[in-house]
Amino acid sequence: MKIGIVGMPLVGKTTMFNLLTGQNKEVSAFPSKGTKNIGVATVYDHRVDFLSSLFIPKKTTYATIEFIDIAGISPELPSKEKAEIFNLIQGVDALLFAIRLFEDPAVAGEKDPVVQVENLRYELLLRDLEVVENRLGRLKRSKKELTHDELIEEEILKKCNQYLSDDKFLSNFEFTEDEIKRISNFSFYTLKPIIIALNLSEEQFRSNVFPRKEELNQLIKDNNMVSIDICGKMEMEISQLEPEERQVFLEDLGLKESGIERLCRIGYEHLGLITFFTVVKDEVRAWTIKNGTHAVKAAGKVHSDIERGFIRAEIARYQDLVTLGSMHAIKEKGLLKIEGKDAIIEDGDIINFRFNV
Ligand SMILES: Nc1nc2c(ncn2[C@@H]2O[C@H](COP(=O)(O)OP(=O)(O)OP(=O)(O)O)[C@@H](O)[C@H]2O)c(=O)[nH]1
Ligand SMILES: [Mg+2]
Repeated sequence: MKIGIVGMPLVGKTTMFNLLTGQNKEVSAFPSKGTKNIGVATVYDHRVDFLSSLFIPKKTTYATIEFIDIAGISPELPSKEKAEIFNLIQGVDALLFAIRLFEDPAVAGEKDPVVQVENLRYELLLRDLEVVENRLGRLKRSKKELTHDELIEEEILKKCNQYLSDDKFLSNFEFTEDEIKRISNFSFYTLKPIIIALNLSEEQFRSNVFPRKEELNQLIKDNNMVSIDICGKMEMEISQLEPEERQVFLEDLGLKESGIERLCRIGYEHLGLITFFTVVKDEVRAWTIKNGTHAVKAAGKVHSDIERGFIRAEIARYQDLVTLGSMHAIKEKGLLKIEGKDAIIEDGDIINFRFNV
């Protein structure tokens, strides 16, 4: 699972990256250029802790999310430079829009949050439109006769071209599974789920009052986005404290959870993600998959050999384990499900894959 952090210059992208991943990359009041920070955040899950306390494995592995922090996108940049910045996050699964609300005369940059969201929307549209037009142009100029697949691709791209030219995100439209497959290698930005991170000052965060709040919320809703409030500077500092100290400072901000915990809670739902667990070879481990994933594909997440040699999945429900206290008791009660390749995995399933290679 990869998320790209995008935003206009000096809105607090790297600050957010640091607070989400616990890293300490340089933040500054001067626009960065050519940045690409990559970091991994741990998805804390109390269910993993419970499994770990029950099975006492040698190793406990939480799910992770990879974040990529890039330079700011501003309308004035030459399109070649914008393309270079966007290329750094090609292939991410979702975008985190960093939107600045905090005011600081010492830090230049766009302050109006609505303008920032509109700007980013526009840049994504432009990006995708350029990709579509390039590919259509190439197909049109092709000296050879187009293959059957190319003709289908051309039809889909023409449709995309129309949507994008009408100022509409591709995510607003229904594509068939086949169409999605055929355009997946373009990695269109306007097809990706978007989470808005509002970077508030401490005062705005505490009071929950900030400029253009109503319009901003409407814009977020209209565009099928979700948002999370972040107190960037402060939370970054908290994330760099010793774990024992963090809680005290978070609570002082009125928070029960860290930035990454809040983001995961909202993000998993918005992105349609769920978690399953494995308990094997002395390791308790959490895995993230899309809601609706079949057992055999979930197996592939663990290892391609398991997908290839899939025989069956033995599935216990997390809640049953909590209630009954052991796998043995689950079996005794007949609650261990034996499922084939096409079974749909549910959130909290504890899976033992049987396979043969
Ligand atoms: N007052 C205040 N300053 C902040 C906050 N978040 C970030 N800053 C400051 O804003 C400046 C830019 O922060 P960065 O995190 O580097 O912003 P960025 O979006 O990564 O900037 P570029 O990569 O240059 O586009 C730094 O001086 C930060 O300390 C905040 O919540 N409050
Ligand atoms: Mg930065």
